[in-house]
Amino acid sequence: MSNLQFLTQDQIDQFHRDGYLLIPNFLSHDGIQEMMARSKQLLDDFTLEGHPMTKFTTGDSTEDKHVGDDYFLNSGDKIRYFLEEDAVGPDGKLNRPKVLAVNKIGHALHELDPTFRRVSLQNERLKALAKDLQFHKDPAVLQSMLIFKQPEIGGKVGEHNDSTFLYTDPPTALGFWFALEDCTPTNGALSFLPGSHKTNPLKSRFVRLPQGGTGFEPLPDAATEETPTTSESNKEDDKYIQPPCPAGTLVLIHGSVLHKSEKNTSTKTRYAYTFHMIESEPYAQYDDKNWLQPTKEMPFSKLFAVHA
Ligand SMILES: O=C(O)CCC(=O)C(=O)O
Repeated sequence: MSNLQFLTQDQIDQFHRDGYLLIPNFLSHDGIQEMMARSKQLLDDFTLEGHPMTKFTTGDSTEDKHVGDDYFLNSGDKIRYFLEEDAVGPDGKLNRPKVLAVNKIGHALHELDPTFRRVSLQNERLKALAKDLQFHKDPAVLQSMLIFKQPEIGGKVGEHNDSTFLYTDPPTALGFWFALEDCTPTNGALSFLPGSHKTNPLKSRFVRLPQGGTGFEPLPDAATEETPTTSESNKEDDKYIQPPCPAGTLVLIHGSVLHKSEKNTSTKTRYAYTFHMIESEPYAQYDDKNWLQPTKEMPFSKLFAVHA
């Protein structure tokens, strides 16, 4: 007899086959309303006073650099605001209202904000799901973000996998991504390269550079579940799938699956909340070159502990 409490075996098989899984209606209508209201409150609370005007850039070309200033590097245990590139004019000032200028808020909402703590650490349904999935023996939660994809400027997130950014040995990152609004082809819905977690080795990792800032360091050994026979042809855009993703959907994202989202060209926002889990020691080692580091005051919280 099955001991599953939340997922079906079909869902678990689908996750392992494709490297992602959508769970529609994971959030209730009231849950979505609460998270949307809190997101808007956080944007209203944002003040530019003392803000270094840090923009969120993903650096997917050689000219563009990934964000890596101190405001970003020290945000792992704080609630900080990162701006859209196109929201800052040549004069260095915002060219639109602040609530329409923030790309994301991160990276300790799951620890510090009561609404997002409830969804992330105090969520019995989520714990049941994680137990069913058995992706980790002792999952730890880190790196929460509200991603807004602002109307007409919400920047694209280029093809990547999450274990590049939250590197453990062996790779164990797992993303939990919650749609707070309907995602559409024009407002920047997520798309995935199904099965790429098995065929595409992690090629590099995102590190704090010794001289300051961040960069990508090549990985000597490619870690995959299967032999990478088709990785190059897999990268063709036409093999990407953009699954329908209405508000309330939870998307599970394997740390090695390639995924991306396009620029928001619509007049509507696309709010999403996301956080990640990794395996804890001794089952995996979290790397001290990673951009996000636990602190003495805020170590990574274990999902299965009791959280007040
Ligand atoms: O929300 C998005 O558009 C991108 C999110 C993503 O790629 C991630 O969380 O890894």
